[in-house]
Amino acid sequence: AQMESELRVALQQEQLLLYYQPQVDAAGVLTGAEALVRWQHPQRGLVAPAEFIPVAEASGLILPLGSWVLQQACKQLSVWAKTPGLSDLSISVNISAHQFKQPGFADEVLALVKHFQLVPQRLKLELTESLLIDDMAFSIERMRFLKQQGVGFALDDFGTGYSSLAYIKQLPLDQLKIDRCFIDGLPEDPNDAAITRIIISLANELNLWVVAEGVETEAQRDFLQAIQCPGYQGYWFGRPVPAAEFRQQALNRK
Ligand code: G
Ligand code: G
Ligand code: MN
Ligand code: NA
Repeated sequence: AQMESELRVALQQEQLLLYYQPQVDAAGVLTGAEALVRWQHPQRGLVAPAEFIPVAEASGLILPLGSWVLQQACKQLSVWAKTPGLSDLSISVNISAHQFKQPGFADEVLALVKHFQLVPQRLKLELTESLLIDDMAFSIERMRFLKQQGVGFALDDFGTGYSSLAYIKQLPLDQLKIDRCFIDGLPEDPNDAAITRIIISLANELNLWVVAEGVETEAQRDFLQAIQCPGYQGYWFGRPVPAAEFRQQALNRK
C-alpha cells in the first residue's frame, strides 16, 4: 500500500524514466532499442520494474504508467527520427494486458503516432502469449487494426507460455523474441540449442523477424550467428541505459 501511494506520486512528479537497450542485426548493426521503465525514487534510488510493475498492475496504476511509457517512447522515437545516424531506429515498448485491453488503447497509439509524426513501422509493441490467448478473437482484431496502420508487434518471452502454433499462425506478428532462458544454456546445452534452432527456422518459414534475448557472451552470439539468427539483444551488445547515454553509444558505434 505504501509503494502504491508512492508510485502515484512518482507518476505526478515525473520520477519515472525510460532506459533503452540496444537491438542489433546479425552484422552487428544497431536496429533499435527496447524501452524499459525505471523509477528514480527520491530515497531508495533506482528501482527496477520487477519491484513496481506488479504493484502497478494490482492497483490499476499500470494504465497511467503504461500511457506515460508509450508517450515517452514515441517522443524519443521522434527525436531519433530527426537525428542523423539514429533516424532508422525502432523502439519496442512492453504493453501490459490491462493496457492492451483498454477500450481506448488503439486510438491512443494512433494519436501518438500522428502527434509525433512517426513512421508507425518503427514502433513495436511487445505482447506476451498469456495476454493474447486470454481472448484470442479480441487480440487478433485489435492487432490487425493497429497493424493495418503500420504498427508492429513482437511476441515477448517466446517459448515460456503456451506457444501454441495455432495461435502463432493467426496473430499478425512481426517478430518473436526468444526468451533468455533458452539463450542462457547456449552453446553447450543441446536442448537449448535445439529449441533455439527450431524457433529460428519456424520464424523464417512464417516470415517473422526473431530477436534472441539475454545474449551475454561472445560464444552465445557466435552460436546464434551460425544458425542465422537475425536479431540480438543482451548485455553482450549493451545494457539498458538512459536516452542520452544510448545516443552517445549509438553514434560511437557507427
Ligand atoms: O528492465 P528489466 O529487465 O528489469 O525489466 C523487467 C521486467 O519489467 C520485464 O519483464 C519487462 O517486460 C518489464 N517492463 C519493463 N518496462 C516495462 C514497461 O514499460 N511496461 C511494462 N508493462 N513492463 C515493463
Ligand atoms: O521481460 P522482458 O523481455 O520485457 O524484459 C527484458 C529484461 O531482460 C529486462 O529486465 C532487461 O534488463 C533484462 N535483460 C536484458 N538483457 C539481458 C541479459 O543479457 N542478461 C540478463 N540476465 N538480463 C537481461
Ligand atoms: Mn520485453
Ligand atoms: Na522478454
